[in-house]
Amino acid sequence: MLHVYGYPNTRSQRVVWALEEVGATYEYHPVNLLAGDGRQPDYLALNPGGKVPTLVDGELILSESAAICTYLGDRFPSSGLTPPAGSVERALYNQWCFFILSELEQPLWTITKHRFALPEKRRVPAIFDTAHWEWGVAAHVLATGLGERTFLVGERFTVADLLAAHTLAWARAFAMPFGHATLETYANRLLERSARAQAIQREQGVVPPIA
Ligand SMILES: N[C@@H](CCC(=O)N[C@@H](CS)C(=O)NCC(=O)O)C(=O)O
Repeated sequence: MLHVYGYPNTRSQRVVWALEEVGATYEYHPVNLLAGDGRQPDYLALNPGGKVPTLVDGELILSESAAICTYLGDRFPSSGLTPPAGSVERALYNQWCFFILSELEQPLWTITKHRFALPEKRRVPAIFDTAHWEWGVAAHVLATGLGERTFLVGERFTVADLLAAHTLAWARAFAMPFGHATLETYANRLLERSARAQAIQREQGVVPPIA
């Protein structure tokens, strides 16, 4: 049995979405971040950063949303969520996943941290202007790489698309412009997938979401 630790409206949605895509049987454990569950010793033993998501699969304890989703794709190969190791597609898949985590997501995370996630005295509102600019640059790179294609890698939906779509939804929640109609179409199509709707329901059914 797979165990996922998460909280609604956070990056754990990526993992629950991937679990729904692969059709895995799993148990969802809410970590109520607002109530301080992430700082409890039991949870810190699983995730020393006190963050969600965490996946437990037997002896394996895994953190980092992209690493977990990639693990799930590899563990359920018939899902096609990850291209085979050593293939050209896998190289491109890695490129996009690393880009999404290190470039596309970072301006959003900067804004999140300096709006509310950091302790008040650590927040630097002057960073917002630069973060908005960086978002525009990264969104342009994503749009250029995607072109007129349906998916980032090859002809099928992979975890790279899942991560990109989750990040684009995050940007929408912050009213960050995509700057490219193709990205709007891409996001709309991916965010309508039934596995994502199931993931949201699964998470929101357990604890109230972060506003
Ligand atoms: N790079 C990590 C980031 C995880 C992360 O920052 N999660 C946030 C929620 S989206 C969290 O748990 N924050 C609680 C905290 O920092 O105390 C990933 O992608 O899994």
